[in-house]
Amino acid sequence: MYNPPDYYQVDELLTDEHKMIRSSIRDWVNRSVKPIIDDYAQKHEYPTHLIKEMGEIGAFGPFIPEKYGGSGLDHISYGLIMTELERGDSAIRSTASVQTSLVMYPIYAFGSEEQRQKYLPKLATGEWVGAFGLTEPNHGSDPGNMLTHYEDKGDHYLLNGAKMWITNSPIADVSVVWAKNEEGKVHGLLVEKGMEGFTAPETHNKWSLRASLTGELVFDNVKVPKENLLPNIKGLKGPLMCLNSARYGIAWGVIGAAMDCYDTALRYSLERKQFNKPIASFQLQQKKLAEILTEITKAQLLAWRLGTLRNEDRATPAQISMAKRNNVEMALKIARESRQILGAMGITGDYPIMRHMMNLESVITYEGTHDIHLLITGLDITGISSFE
Ligand code: TGC
Ligand code: FAD
Repeated sequence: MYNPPDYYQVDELLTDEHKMIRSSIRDWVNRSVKPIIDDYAQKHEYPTHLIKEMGEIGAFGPFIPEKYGGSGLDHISYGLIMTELERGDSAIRSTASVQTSLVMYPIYAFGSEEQRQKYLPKLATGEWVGAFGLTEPNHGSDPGNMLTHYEDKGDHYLLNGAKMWITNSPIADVSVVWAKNEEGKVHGLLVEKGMEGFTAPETHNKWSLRASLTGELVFDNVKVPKENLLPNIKGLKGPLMCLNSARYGIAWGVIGAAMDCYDTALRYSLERKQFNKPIASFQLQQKKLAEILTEITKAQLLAWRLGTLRNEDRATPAQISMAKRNNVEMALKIARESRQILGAMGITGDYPIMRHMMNLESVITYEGTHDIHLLITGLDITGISSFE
């Protein structure tokens, strides 16, 4: 029975509704994710059958209004959902992050009423899968230098270019693609599966996020209908606003991966005997466990406070960067330490730790690398941009 740590009684800061939502997602993860996920990760396959189930449990668009198929919940609820999903696997949380923050959010925040009606309900149920195309082969940390572009051809836009490292691109029904117009201004286009000249090949041989689909988006003279442009946003701040939401979710999500590692390591250390004693009785192992719990507790408080600020629309992008950076590094370090507590057993798929560790190597890179988030904090402190 999973027993998540709550050393500072953070639960007392949650409402009954928060706890109910968390418990229903936790049950689903125990039932549908935990029993199968190692197998899918070992086979390097994405459990596509979970997408519809995620729609059913309300994992897509929790903070999107109910009239568009969302649940109209607050941002703490969104965070708690992410924590539970990532306890299962970062790939499952990734699916929810992309669908919610990177696809439903921009369509809701920047789309026309017709676009909202057309896409959001289908994305909320998981009938349709979405992808978000910002990164390019030669432009990752600097999306402002993107090359993907479109021309106005009167009755349509003509889109050319390529995106890389795109979660769920090979199966996406709709992709939110960020591209420059003839004036060099970034806009969002909704590119649907099957449009002529559009392909989305899968990226193979990953050692990380093996239970997630990653691919490219390639545009070779794709005719995009004019009504597929997101009308209410212009400039790089469009995709960056989506990233604020996704990075916020990651700051919560990785706590779930860290808790799963801690829970596994604590149990193992109490059961495993060496020198005729449980390894938990050795000071060096106690040090590891004590430090892990301290770091999880700090991360929980950071995420919770960020959630209250976000609920009040006061969380700044720099505050979100700090939480994403801190919490992902925290989880990755905890995965490494927990893995050691299990000795050789820690490298097997019998335990979730190595899988979390490998996943977190992607999480520390995507949604802005660890370095980029530090530099965002540096800019916020000093007022001096290191990017210019
Ligand atoms: P810069 O000149 O600073 O900014 C351009 C415009 O954007 C505004 N802005 C923001 N707006 C909202 N939220 C933010 N976080 C913002 N940051 C900046 C800014 O005010 C400006 O607005 P305006 O009106 O003056 O034009 O831009 P820069 O080119 O210097 O770049 C800044 C930098 C490096 C911080 C940014 O480009 C960055 O964050 N780079 C990292 C890229 C990144 O995170 N990519 C993620 C791709 S998506 C992904 O990884 C999905 S993984 C999904 C999964 O599976 O979970
Ligand atoms: P680069 O930008 O080339 O960086 C390489 C190294 O240089 C990094 O260590 C970086 O920190 C460092 N660096 C770069 N600039 C600076 C600087 N100014 N100062 C100091 N150091 C610097 N993108 C999407 O658009 N949509 C997705 O759905 C998506 N899903 C992803 C899924 C996976 C599994 C992965 C691994 C990535 C995904 N990404 C996605 C891409 C991800 O956002 C990028 O990988 C990330 O932004 C970094 O870009 P890059 O890999 O090109 O690295």
